[in-house]
Amino acid sequence: MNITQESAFRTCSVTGLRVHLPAQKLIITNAVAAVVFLLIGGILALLIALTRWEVVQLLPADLYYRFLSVHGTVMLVFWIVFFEVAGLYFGGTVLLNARLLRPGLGWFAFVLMLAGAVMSTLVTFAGGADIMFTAYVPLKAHPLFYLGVILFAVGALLAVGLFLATVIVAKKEKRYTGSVPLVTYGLIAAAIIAVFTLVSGAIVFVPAFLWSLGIISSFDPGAYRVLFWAFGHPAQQINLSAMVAVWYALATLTTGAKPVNEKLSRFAFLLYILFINLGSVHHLMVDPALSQANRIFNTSYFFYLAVLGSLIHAYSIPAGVEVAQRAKGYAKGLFQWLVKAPWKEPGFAALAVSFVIFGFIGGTSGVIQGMQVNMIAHNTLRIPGHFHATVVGGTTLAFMGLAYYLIPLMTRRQLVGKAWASAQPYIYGVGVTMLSLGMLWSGILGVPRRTYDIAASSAGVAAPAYAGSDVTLAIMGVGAVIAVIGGAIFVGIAVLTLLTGKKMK
Ligand code: HEM
Ligand SMILES: [Cu+2]
Repeated sequence: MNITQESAFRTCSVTGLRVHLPAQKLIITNAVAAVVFLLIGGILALLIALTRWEVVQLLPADLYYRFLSVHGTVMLVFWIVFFEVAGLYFGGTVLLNARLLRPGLGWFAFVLMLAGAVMSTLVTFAGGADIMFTAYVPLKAHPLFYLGVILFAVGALLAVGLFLATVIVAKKEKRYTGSVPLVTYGLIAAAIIAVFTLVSGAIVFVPAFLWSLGIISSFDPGAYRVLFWAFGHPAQQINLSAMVAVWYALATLTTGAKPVNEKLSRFAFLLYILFINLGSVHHLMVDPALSQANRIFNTSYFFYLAVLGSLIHAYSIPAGVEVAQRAKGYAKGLFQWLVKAPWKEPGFAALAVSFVIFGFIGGTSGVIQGMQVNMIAHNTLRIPGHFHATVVGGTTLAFMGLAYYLIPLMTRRQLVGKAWASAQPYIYGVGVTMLSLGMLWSGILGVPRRTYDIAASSAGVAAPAYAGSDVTLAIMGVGAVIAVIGGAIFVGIAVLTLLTGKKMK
C-alpha cells in the first residue's frame, strides 16, 4: 500500500473524520499496550493499598517495596506514555486530516518502548530494582532496569519526533487550513515538554546505567536528584498538557463546546511550556544541595505562572460548555445548562469527574505542598495523596473518557457495555477521591509514605503517634478497593470491545 495515497485512508461513517490506516494500527497497538500496563499497575495498586492499611497489612515487607516500585513505574510511565503516544498519533493525523509520516518509524519506536517496558518490569518483579519510582542513587538496581528505562525513553522520543514531523508536513501539504485545532495545539505543547523531559531522562539514566555496570565508580546523589527531577516533574507537565487537551476534546465531543477565547487557551498552554520546569524544584525543597534563594524563587514565584495557565483552563473549559448548552436552549436561571448536561454520556462524566478531582483536590494540594508547607508534608502520605488526585483522578480518568470514543472510532466496533461505561467515571471518581483524601489526611497526621509498617517506625515515639490514622488509612483502603473496581470496569469494557464488539461499517 502506498501510504501517501488516498487508498490509505478511510472516512469514518460516524464522525466524517478521515482516518489514515497505518496510523490507525499504531494508535490501536499503543493503546492496547497502555491498557495492559494499566491492568498490571491496578492489581499491584490494590495489593499495596491493602498493605498500607495497617490493620490489613496484606503483603510481606519485601513484596510491598517491590510492588510499590513496579506500580509507580508501570502506571506513571508505561500506562500514561503509551496512551499519550496513541493520543499524539490521533491528534497529529485524524484531527488534522493528515497522514502519519513514517509508520515504520512508529513501529520501531513501539518495539523499543515495549522491549524497554517489559525488561524493566520483569527485572523489578524479579527483585532487581526494589528502589521505588525515583530510583535515587546510591540505591542501585540491576543494569537491565536502567537499560529498560533508557530504551523506553528513546522509543518515546522517536514517537514524539514522528508526531511533530507529521504535524509540520501536514501543514506543508495543506491538509488543514488556518492554525492547528486547539486539541492538537495542546498535544504539541505536551510534545515539546516531552522532548526536554526525555532528554533529561537520558542524561540521568545513562550514567546510572554505567554506574550500575561498574563502568563509572560513583554518581553523586545530589546531582542525581536534580537531574532526576528535570525528568520526573516535567513528565507530569506532559500529563497535564495532554489531560487538558483531552478535556477540550471531550467537552467538544459531548456538548459541542468551543473554546470561548481560543487565543487565551493557547496562551495558557504556552505558560506551561515556559514556566513549568522551574516548578520542579518543589521536589528538592528539603534538599541541602540547593541554595535557599534558588528554592524560594522557584517555588514561591515562577511556579505560579504555570498555575496561572491551569487557572485559565479551569475557567475556559466550563465556560465553553456553558455557552454551548445555553445555545441549545438550556438557558434558564444560573445552572440549567449544568443540570441538563449529558451526565450519562461516559465522556462527559469522565470530563466532569476528572475536572473536579484534579481541580479541587489535586491542584489545590499541589499548590499548597509545592511551597513552604513542603517542609512538613515532605515524605508523608500527603505527597501520594496529592498526585493520585492529579495523575489518577485527573489524567488517567480523562484518558479513560477519551478511550470510550477512541476505541470504537479506531476499531470500528461498538462499545460493549455502554451503561457500565456511563457509571464507570463516577465509581472510579468516588474511589480515587477517598483514596486521595485518605492519603492526604493520613499524611497530615504524620503518616510517612513508602513505609511498610508505621507501628515499627513510630517505636520509641511517645504515644499517641499518628493518632486517628486508623480511620484515615481505612478511608484510603476502602477508596482503593472502589477505585480498583472502577479501573477494572474500564479495562473490561476496553478488552471486550476490542475482542467482541459488534462491527460497524
Ligand atoms: C486504583 C488506583 C490506584 C490505587 C489504589 C493506588 C494506590 C497507591 C498506593 C497505596 C501507593 C503507595 C503509597 C505509599 O505507600 O507511599 C501508591 C503509590 C504510587 N502510585 Fe498509585 N494507586 C492507584 C493508581 C495509580 C495510577 C493510575 C498512577 C499513575 C498514573 C499511580 C502512581 C503512583 C506512584 C508514582 C506512586 C509512588 C511510587 C513510589 O513512591 O515510588 N497510581 N499508589
Ligand atoms: Cu512535581
